[in-house]
Amino acid sequence: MKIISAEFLTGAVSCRQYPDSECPELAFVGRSNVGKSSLINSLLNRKKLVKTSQTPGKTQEINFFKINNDFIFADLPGYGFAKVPQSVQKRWKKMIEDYLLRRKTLLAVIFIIDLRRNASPLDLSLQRWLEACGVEYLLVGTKVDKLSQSEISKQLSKLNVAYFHGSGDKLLAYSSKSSRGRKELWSKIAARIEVHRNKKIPLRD
Ligand SMILES: Nc1nc2c(ncn2[C@@H]2O[C@H](COP(=O)(O)OP(=O)(O)OP(=O)(O)O)[C@@H](O)[C@H]2O)c(=O)[nH]1
Ligand SMILES: [Mg+2]
Repeated sequence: MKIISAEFLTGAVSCRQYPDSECPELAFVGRSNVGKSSLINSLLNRKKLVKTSQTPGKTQEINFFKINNDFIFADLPGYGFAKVPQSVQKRWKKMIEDYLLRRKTLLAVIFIIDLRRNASPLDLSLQRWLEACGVEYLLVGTKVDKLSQSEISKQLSKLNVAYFHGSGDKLLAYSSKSSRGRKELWSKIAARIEVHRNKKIPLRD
């Protein structure tokens, strides 16, 4: 995908603040600190368009970015960060759920996990939830630059069993440091947008 433009639109903490748009939207979702914001920068070849941090809990609202004046990336806060107070965790959970349930232009979720970790109950419950709500998702395992090739293969097969019962190779290995997986992820995203455009189907009822 050739990136011609990428601009920050707005940040939102409630549905009323979402940008008014008809463009198909992809949302980046996952646990705190897995590298959601870094993944967006890496896909767009921008170092600092989206703010990232070593400290979990960096993204505290939903940030919307318009790409090529054609589609939107939404960077969501992470879940599962034990150090934020319960009340804030609850608020973020509601922010994420409201978005996933109510954003009419949501085309698919880029569901991000840390490839070094085992499947966590929170991630598995998000997966069940996405499937129950009929939200399409692409599972991406990040930070693979921190693993050897044999560790990557081992984790890929283990996590494919955990998330997909081993059926097909659905989990994509990614590194925002080295850009490994960038081409494959873009081709999946572009294909998804293309299918939507060709079928000319509304995004959601
Ligand atoms: N080595 C390596 N580090 C990464 C990668 N992706 C992200 N990081 C690092 O992981 C930390 C968290 O990255 P963020 O992109 O801020 O993560 P996030 O999921 O947006 O975090 P929250 O917004 O707090 O939920 C930062 O220190 C990044 O530099 C990667 O692919 N490889
Ligand atoms: Mg973030």
